[in-house]
Amino acid sequence: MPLSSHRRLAVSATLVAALAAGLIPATSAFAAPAAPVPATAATTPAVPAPDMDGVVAALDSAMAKGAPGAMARFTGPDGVRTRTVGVQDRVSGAPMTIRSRFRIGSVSKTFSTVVLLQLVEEGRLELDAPVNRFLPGLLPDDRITVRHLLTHRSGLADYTNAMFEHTVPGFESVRNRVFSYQELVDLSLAEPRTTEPGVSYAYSNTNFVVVGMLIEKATGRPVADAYERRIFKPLKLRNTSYVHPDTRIRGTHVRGYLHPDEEGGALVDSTEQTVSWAQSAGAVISDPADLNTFTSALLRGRLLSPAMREAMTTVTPTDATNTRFYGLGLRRYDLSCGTRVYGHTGTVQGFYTYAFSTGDGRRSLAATANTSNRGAVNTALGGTLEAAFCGKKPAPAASSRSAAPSTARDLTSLPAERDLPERR
Ligand code: REY
Repeated sequence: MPLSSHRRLAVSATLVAALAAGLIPATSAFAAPAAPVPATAATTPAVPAPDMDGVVAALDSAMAKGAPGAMARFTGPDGVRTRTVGVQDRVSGAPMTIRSRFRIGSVSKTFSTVVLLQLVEEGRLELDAPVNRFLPGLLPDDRITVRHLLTHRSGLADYTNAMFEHTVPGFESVRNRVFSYQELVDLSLAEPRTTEPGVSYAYSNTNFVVVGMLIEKATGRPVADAYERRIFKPLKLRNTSYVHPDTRIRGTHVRGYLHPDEEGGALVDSTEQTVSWAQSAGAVISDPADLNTFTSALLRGRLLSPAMREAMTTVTPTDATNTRFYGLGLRRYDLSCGTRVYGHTGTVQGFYTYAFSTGDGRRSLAATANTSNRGAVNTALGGTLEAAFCGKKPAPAASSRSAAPSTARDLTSLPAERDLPERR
């Protein structure tokens, strides 16, 4: 169980004070332990520097697979590093720009979850209560709880599968539409449910449409107000917005280009759309710096009580690899070096996004590419995570003595605890 941020701060402050007073020799404070020892700040090794060449290689690979452009922003103990490749506008040829805004797709689910968990903290909703207690008669099964929605275990079918079976015609048919939440839920309920409540993980946008309804029911206001008041304003996320059903992305932004299903077909400029088909499941607009700030603040415990942060980061596997997990509106990926990162991925027509932080919130990566319906681009973009959080891969071992992969894994899986100021 991770320490709460308050406790971590206290531990670190004590350590810093002890170091300053000369009570602990500075050289021993961060020395790598020879044998397994408790994961305290005093024994934490330095975290690997991000491999920015590796990040660029991943961005270049995303372009080689079909993205007009891509970019990534990493922030960590040694400051901010950004990389951009390609163009954000294929017509003007404007280069990808790190302060440009874009559609973050399902990273919005993490924003919606933070709002919902704050409402739980305030006693206005309950995680293990039936959804129908708050929205009487909405769902056909009283056993579906709020937690089932947040963990994708409700069994409510994902209506977007049918909606976007044919990618470009599907997109064009909803691009300017304005749906009510109820209409989206009705689309889902017209399909068979995928599992019994709570039984298994099945990713579905419907869950986070219902989360939006719960937020609006509990607050009596549009979800836009809740995002603004509870997240965007307190964190000063000036390039983050929720403007549904406005179709534009205001300010300097990335243009998104959707790949058609037909091989070799022309890309479709999908920048302008209502995103009404997703709303609280995927309609937030942001930029890399704001995403870094958001995931970092979340993992540092600045948005939720320790109990709610703990609930959000308590995960179950989403597949058999034992490296991919889902908590409450939050993914966890266990990287090859043993580092665990928490955040979300996003796909909305024309945009792929990754926004992740380490468990202590001290290192964050946001990456985007301006295309979609091209899985190879998304996979390539995901390569930024390994490069950013695991650093340069060690040169092939000259002897078995220097390889020691399991030791390296143990050390890197300890929480990073260096209380150095982060520059933005
Ligand atoms: C919807 C289809 C993807 C995207 C989706 N996004 O559910 C949510 C998320 C908000 O998880 C579209 N794919 C594409 C197709 C496939 O149309 N036929 O790739 O742009 O982020």
